[in-house]
Amino acid sequence: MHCMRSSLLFLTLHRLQRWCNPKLLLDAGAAEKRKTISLASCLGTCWFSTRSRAGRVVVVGDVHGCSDELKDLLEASQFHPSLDELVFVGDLIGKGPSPEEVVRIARKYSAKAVQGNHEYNLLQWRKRGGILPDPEGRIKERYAATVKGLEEDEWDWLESLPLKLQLDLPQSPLPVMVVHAGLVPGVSIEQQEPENLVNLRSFDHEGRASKQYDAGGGGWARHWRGPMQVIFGHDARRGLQREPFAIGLDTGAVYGDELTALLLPKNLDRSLAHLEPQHFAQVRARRAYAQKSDDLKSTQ
Ligand SMILES: [Mn+2]
Repeated sequence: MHCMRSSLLFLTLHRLQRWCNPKLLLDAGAAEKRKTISLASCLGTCWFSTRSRAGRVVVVGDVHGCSDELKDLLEASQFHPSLDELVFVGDLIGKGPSPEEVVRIARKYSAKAVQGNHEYNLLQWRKRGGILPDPEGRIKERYAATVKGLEEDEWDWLESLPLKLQLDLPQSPLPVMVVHAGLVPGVSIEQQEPENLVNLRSFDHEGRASKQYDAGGGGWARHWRGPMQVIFGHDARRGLQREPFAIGLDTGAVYGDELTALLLPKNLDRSLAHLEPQHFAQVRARRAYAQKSDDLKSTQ
């Protein structure tokens, strides 16, 4: 079918070019013929390659201002802005070198995103007046400096981001939600605390939610059994997590490890537990922009 379409397109282009160029009608010399064929083949190939695959939802893990790595990942994913939808799991900014550029790339491609703890904390701090030193001690001077280049409409865009987002995957057997950090089992999605949506990592021995990695009761995703499937970030220490109902995508790009994306066909008809290697894309960070050990001592 595609071959037939490509042939028809080639013939149409070939005739169109001959019709537009009287010289070709008079003198269809070999060189001109080659030019025509190569133009038609090129256009046919571009048309063929974009029409021959279904659109995807490309869900990107924690970028943390690593714009070079984001560009590398989009290239490695063969991201196509008019076919694919781009989604971020939050923490686009904070820690890394180019938060403004990451926000600009996201907006350029009309990306969807949820707020991470970095967006959430910075927006709360701005609402408190953006004063340094921060009276609540959540925002460090060095940290605030990383976002000084954001324009007002970029802050507005960050402010517009939700804390949870359902992906448009109509054939998925279960709904797929994106949150930055995690969800507490047994609590409806509407009743989840914002603090947990942006900070949760683990449970303690008593089953209480914790923002710490090492709280004693393991990562939250291990305990999650639906009803929806969840894609999240925020846990570079655990790295790529593949649990039956949740996938964690923070693979520590800002620490010099990897930036990861999920490539989900829009007609995905299987659960996230049954994704295959072609549904993942990953690039190595060009360098480490922050020290993992320092950051993990804090809760950011
Ligand atoms: Mn985070």
